[in-house]
Amino acid sequence: ANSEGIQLVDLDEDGVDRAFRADVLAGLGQPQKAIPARWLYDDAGSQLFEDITQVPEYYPTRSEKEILENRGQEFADAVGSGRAVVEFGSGSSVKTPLLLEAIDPGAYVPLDIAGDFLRAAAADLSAKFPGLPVYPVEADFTKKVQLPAEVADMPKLGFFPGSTIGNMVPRSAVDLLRSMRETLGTDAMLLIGMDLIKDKDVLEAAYDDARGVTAEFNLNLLRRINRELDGTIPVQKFHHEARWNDTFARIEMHAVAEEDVTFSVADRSFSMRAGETIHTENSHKFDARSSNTLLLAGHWTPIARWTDAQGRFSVILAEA
Ligand code: AVI
Repeated sequence: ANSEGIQLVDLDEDGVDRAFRADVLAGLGQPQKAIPARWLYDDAGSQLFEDITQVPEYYPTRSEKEILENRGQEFADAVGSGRAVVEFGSGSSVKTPLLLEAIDPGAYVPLDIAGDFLRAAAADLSAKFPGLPVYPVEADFTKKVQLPAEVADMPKLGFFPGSTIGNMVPRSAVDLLRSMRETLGTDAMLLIGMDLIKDKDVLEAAYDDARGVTAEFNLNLLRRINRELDGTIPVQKFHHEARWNDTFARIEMHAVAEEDVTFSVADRSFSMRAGETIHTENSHKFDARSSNTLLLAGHWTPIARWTDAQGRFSVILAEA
C-alpha cells in the first residue's frame, strides 16, 4: 500500500506494528517531519474522531447528513432502483441507512480491511433492513476488489461519504478513484462526499475546536508513538495547530514543538527546534471545478451535485 493506503497489520516478535514503526521512523527523519494520517486511528483516536463529529465547530458530518436526509428523492431519481450499494469503509450507523432508505437498493456490500468493524456494521444494517441482502467483503479497497457473485448482474452504486477522499493527496486520491472504478465495473455510479473550500476562519475553527477535542485527536498520535514504539516524546511540550494551506487548498494538522526538544523512538533519537512541527494530516477542500477535475482524473464523470443549505459540503454523483 502507499503511505496513505490501508495495510494488513504485520506485527514483529515484540508485537510492534512494523508498518507503523517504519512510517514513523521515516517520517521523523524528514526535514519537514510528517506521519501519515491513517495512524491517527487507534482505538483512542477513533473514539476521539467520533467525538469531533459532535463538536459545534466541526460542520462536515452534520452538513453531509443534512444533504443525505433532504435529497433522497433526487438520489433515487438519478440512480434508479435495484443497484448494489458498495460502500468503501464499514459504513456509518447514520449515513448509510439514509442512503439505503432513499434508493431501494438490490443489495448492500460494505468493504473494509478491518473484519471486526465490517461484521458489526453489516449486522447492524441487516437488522435495520431485514429484506436487504448484505454481503460484507473484507478487502483492501485501494486495489480492485472482487465483488460477491450474488451481485455480479446488478449495476453498482459506490458510496464514499465523509470527504475521506480529502485526506489523500491528489495522486493517491486519483489512484483510489480508479481502483473504485475497476471494482464497480461498467454501468456503475459513485456517490461521494467532498468538503468545500470556504472562509479560512470557519475551516481552521472546524479543525481546532474550543473544547480541544481535535487537539487531543492530534496529540494522541504522539502518545500512541510513545506507547507502541517505546517513545519518549514530551507530549506536554507540543501543541496542536490547524493551518489552511491555500496553495494546496487543504487544512493541515501539525503538532508544534513549543521549545527545543530531543526524544527517542524505537531506539533512534530525534531533535526538534522550538516552532518546528510534525505534520500529521491533510484535509483537502474542493470547489465544483476541482472536485470535477479530480473525479475525471479518477475515470469518473460527474453528473449531479448537491450542497447543504449553508453551502459548506457537497455530495457528488458520478458515472463510470
Ligand atoms: C476523516 N476525515 C474526513 C476527517 C477530516 O475532516 O478530514 C478527519 C479529521 N481530522 C480532524 N478533524 C477531523
